[in-house]
Amino acid sequence: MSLKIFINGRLYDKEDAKISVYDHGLLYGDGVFEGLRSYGGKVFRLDEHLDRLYDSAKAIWLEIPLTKKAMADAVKQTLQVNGLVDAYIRLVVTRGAGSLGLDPNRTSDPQVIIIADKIQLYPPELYEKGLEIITASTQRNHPAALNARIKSLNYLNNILAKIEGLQAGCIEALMLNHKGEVAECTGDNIFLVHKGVISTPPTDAGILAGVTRQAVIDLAEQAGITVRQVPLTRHDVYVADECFLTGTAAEVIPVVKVDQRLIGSGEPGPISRKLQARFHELANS
Ligand code: PXG
Repeated sequence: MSLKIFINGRLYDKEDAKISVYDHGLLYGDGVFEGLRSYGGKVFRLDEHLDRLYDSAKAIWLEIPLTKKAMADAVKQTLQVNGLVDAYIRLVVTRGAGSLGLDPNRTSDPQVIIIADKIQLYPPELYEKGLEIITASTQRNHPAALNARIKSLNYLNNILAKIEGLQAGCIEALMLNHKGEVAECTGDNIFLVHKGVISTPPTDAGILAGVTRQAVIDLAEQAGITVRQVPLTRHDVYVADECFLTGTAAEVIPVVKVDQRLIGSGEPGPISRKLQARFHELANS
């Protein structure tokens, strides 16, 4: 049976799920998206993802033609008709079809797309051994140009950094912000552990305010570990005892090498492991 895709209130077979080549989402990356995940049929932090989607849309003057409640129901419906329990969910809202010009006033209906599919995970052994990453020369978007808190369809900035990572044999790459501070990875937030204290860049460092990031901050604080949201440099990364990344797809994944330098002992550390386990429990609860 073909996967069913939700577009504007209707379900289409995957092969027939199409939108216009005049859509400004395609022509200009003019739209917003979310990547969510369901565990055992339950969507993890659905409200938080919807809040971010609607905030992203508001920031780009895009009115989503569905209430948040209707969107939540549509997400659940799409999961159900596809019989998916552990799934990846991609929510996309584009500006809609328009003329071949930038003017968003010439576009008609925004397109609301929901895809629910199997999730592509990092190889399982990396969760045990940890990742190696490099710093990309491509900096994160300047917040005054395109704020990274907007999860827009324009992801070229991150894709260019991802290519640099892949060319160096790494599946993730660290991006710095316009000030040269540590920002985040191409699709994951970054955390460091130093002398038992966790630090991560603040949301105004030009990063996406990750849903997993917040969940992990809460878990760490509940476990009595101090979490500081402070500007970080590459030096802080190099001298950290532990490093890990968080994201919807990655969950919590340890990093053991950055720019050829071993982090700590070169093995995933105890705090990373603990939060990995706690996150698993939370997501599957
Ligand atoms: N930073 C960036 C730039 C991201 O795109 C995260 C951090 C982590 O945020 P969450 O809310 O997921 O904890 C992301 C998330 C995909 C995909 O298929 C991308 C993300 C998440 C899931 C899937 O490209 N990015």
